[in-house]
Amino acid sequence: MTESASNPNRFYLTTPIYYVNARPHLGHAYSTIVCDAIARRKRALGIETWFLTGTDEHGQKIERSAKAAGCTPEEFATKIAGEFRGLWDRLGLTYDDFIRTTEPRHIRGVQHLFATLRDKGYIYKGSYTGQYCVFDEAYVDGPPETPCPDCGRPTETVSEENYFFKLSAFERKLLEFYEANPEFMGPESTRREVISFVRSGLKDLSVSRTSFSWGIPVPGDEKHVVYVWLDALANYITALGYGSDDPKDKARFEKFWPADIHLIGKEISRFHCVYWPAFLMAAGVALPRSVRANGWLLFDQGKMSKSRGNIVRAETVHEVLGADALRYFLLREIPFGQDGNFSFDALVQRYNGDLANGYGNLVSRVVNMVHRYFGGFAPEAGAETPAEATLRGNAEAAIAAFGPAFDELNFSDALKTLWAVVAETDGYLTANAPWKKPAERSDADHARLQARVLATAAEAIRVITALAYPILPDAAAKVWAQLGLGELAEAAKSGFLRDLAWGGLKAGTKFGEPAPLFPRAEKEAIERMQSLEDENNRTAVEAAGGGSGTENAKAPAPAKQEMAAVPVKAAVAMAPVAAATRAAPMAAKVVATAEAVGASAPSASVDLPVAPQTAVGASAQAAAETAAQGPQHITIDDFAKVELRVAQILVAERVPKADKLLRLEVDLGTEKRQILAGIAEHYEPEKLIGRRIVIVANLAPRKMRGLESNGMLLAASLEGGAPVLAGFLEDVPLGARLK
Ligand code: ME8
Repeated sequence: MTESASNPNRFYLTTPIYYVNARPHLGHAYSTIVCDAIARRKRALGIETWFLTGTDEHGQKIERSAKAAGCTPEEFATKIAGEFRGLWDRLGLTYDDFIRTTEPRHIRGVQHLFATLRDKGYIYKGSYTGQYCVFDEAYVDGPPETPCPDCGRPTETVSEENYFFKLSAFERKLLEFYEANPEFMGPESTRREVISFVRSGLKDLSVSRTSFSWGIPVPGDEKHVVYVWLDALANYITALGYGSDDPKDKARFEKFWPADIHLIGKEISRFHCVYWPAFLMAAGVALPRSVRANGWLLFDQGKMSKSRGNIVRAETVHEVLGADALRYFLLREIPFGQDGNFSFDALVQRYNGDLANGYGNLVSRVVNMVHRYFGGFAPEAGAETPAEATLRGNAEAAIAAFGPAFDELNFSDALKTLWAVVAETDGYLTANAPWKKPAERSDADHARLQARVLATAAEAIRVITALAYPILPDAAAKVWAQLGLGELAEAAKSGFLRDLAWGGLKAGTKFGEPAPLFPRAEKEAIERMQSLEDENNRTAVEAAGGGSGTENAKAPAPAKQEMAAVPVKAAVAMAPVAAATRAAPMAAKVVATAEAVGASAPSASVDLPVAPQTAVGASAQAAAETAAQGPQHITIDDFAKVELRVAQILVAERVPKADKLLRLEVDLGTEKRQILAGIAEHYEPEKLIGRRIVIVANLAPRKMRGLESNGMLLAASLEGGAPVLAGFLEDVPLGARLK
C-alpha cells in the first residue's frame, strides 16, 4: 500500500454512484447536496477541490430493468443517467466530474484493477454455488430459498465458475487499519457495525459472474463479467485516471487520490469500509482518508425509496421553494449521520421561520434602510458602543465555531450557531430602532446612530452570508450583490472564506438594489408540492415492497452470524402483509392499478383507510394537516376489514377485444371464483395456470366488459406500471388468510 500525506491544499470528495434503475429522489439529492455544500466551502477556503458523482450502470438488476422497459441496457442507462445529471444541474450542484460506469475510461480502469489483483495473487478461480440477491447485487449465505437478509426478497441459486477475491486474507489487516485510523469511518454506529462485521469473519468474495453479460468483461476471460460492486467502487479511482497511461490522467490521479471523503448512505458501509479498502490494499493503492455515512431520509415512516413507493422528488421542492430552501432544510433539520423525517409541513415551517422571517427579512430591512437613509451607500460605523461590541463578539465567535462544526459534517450545529447571529442582529436592530427618532434625540445624534446601527447590521449580514454561502449559494450571491460586494462566485474562486473576519464592509460601498430573497410560503406552497407529487405518482405508480428499487435493499450490513440467524419463515410470510399495512397507501394504489389498467371503468378502490399524505387525489389540505399531526396509522381493525386470501389460478384466458384484461378462475379451497385482472400485457395466460397468488376476497363484485369480477389480485406495480404478482416461496394452503 502506498501512503500519501494529507495535502491541505487539495480536497477530493465523492458521492455514491447511483443505480440507474430508478429515477433520482430526495434521498439521492440529500447525499449529493451534502457533498456540494462541502465542495463549495472547500473552494471558498481556497482549497483545490474535486467533487465526483456519477451513475452505476452495470449488473443483473439493470439488465432486467431494461428488459422490462423494453429497451437495451445502454439505452436504459443513458436515459436515467441523463435524469440524474439533469437534476444535479437544475439544482446548481457543482460536481467537477460525472462518471458513468459504462464509459471507456472506467472500463479500462476496472480491467486494470482486476488484472492487478490477479497478478498479485489475490484473485483465483473457483466455483460458487449459493444464493444471490439480484436487488442488492450481493451474495447471501444459506441454503436455497433463503431470503436476502438485507431486503427480504427471494434469492436466486447461482452455480457458476467464478473468480474469487481473497477477502479472508484481509480480516486482520482491516481491523488493524481501523484501530490505527479511528477517523476512517463514521458515524460511530457505522464504525461499530463494520468492525463487528469484520470480526465475525470474512470469507473470500466472488468477483465475477457468468450468467449474464451486462458488465465489464474480465480481462483475458471474457465470458466472465466483473462483479458489480468491484466495478462500482473502482469509479472513485477510474474517474481520476487510474489505469490510464495518459500523463494528464496520471497527474490528476496523483494530485487527488486518496479521497478525503467518500460520502455514502449508511446501508452501503460494508461495501465501502470492508471490500473497498481490502481491494485497494491488495492492489497497492492508498486507502481513502474517510468514509462518512449519512442517515436515511424517512417519509411516511419508512426509508424514502423507490420500492416502498414513498419518494418525494427534489424537483418538486426546487420548483416551489427553490434549491436553497431544500439545502437549508436538509442540512439544518437532520443532524448528519442520523435518520431524519421529511415532510412538506416541516420544510415550510423551517423555510418560513429561518429563511423568510429570519435571514431574508433581516437582509431586506437593512438593505432597504441603507437605501432610504443613506442613498444606498454603506454608512461609516463610527465608534463602537457596548451593543456593537457584543454583536461583533457574537459574530466572531460564530466565525470561529462554524468552520470546525461544518468540517466535522455537523452542519446542523454550524447553522444553529450562525442563525443565532441572525436573531441577535435582528434583536440589535429592534433595540436600536434606527427608523425611529425620539423627540429628545438631535438630528445629528440620530444620523450617527443610524449610521452605526446600519453599518454594524450590514457587516453582521456580510459575515452570516459568507459563512452560509455553501448552504445557500443562490441567496448568498444575491445578498452579496445587494451589499455591493460584487459577484460571490468570483469571490468564492479566490478563496474569500479563508480570511473572513469582522470589518470587511467598507464605508461608501454602493449597495445593489434590494430584491426579495425568500418570499413567505403560505399553505398553498404545501398544496402545490403535494399536488406535484400526486401528479407524478399518477403517471408513474411505483412498487410497494418489491420491484425495481435500490432500496431498503441495503439495510445496514448485519454481522454474518446475524445473517445466518434470519428467521426465514417469518421474513417470507410477513412480506405481503407488510405490503398491506406498513405501506397501506401504496398497497391500495397498487391493487387499484392492477385492475385499472385493464378496465375502462373507473378503477376500483379498496376499503383501506389511505393516509392522505400519499393518497392519489387526496386533498393537499388534508395532507398538510396529517403532516402536522405526524404519521397516520391504521388500527388492526381497519386492516382486518380487508380479507386477503391465498388462491390458485385454475384458468387464465384473454378477454376478447380487451388487450389488457385476463379472465381468471381461481380456487380458494372452499370456493372457486372469476376475477378479471389487467395484467394481460405482462403475463402470458398459460404461464399463470397453477400459480398461487393473493387476492382481496371481500371486494364488492363489479362488471367489466359484461363479465363479473369477484375479487382482486394483489400485485406490486413497477416503474411504468408493470405489475408483479404477490406470491410465496413456501407451500401455503388455498384459502389461507393473510393477517
Ligand atoms: O447503492 N436517505 O446506489 P443507489 C438518504 N449504486 N440517502 C439516500 C436515501 C434515503 N432515503 N435513498 C438513497 C447504490 N440515498 C450503489 C452505490 S457506490 C460505489 C455504489 C442515497 O442508487 C445514499 O447516499 O441505491 C445511498 O447510499 C445512495 O443514495 C444509494 O443509491
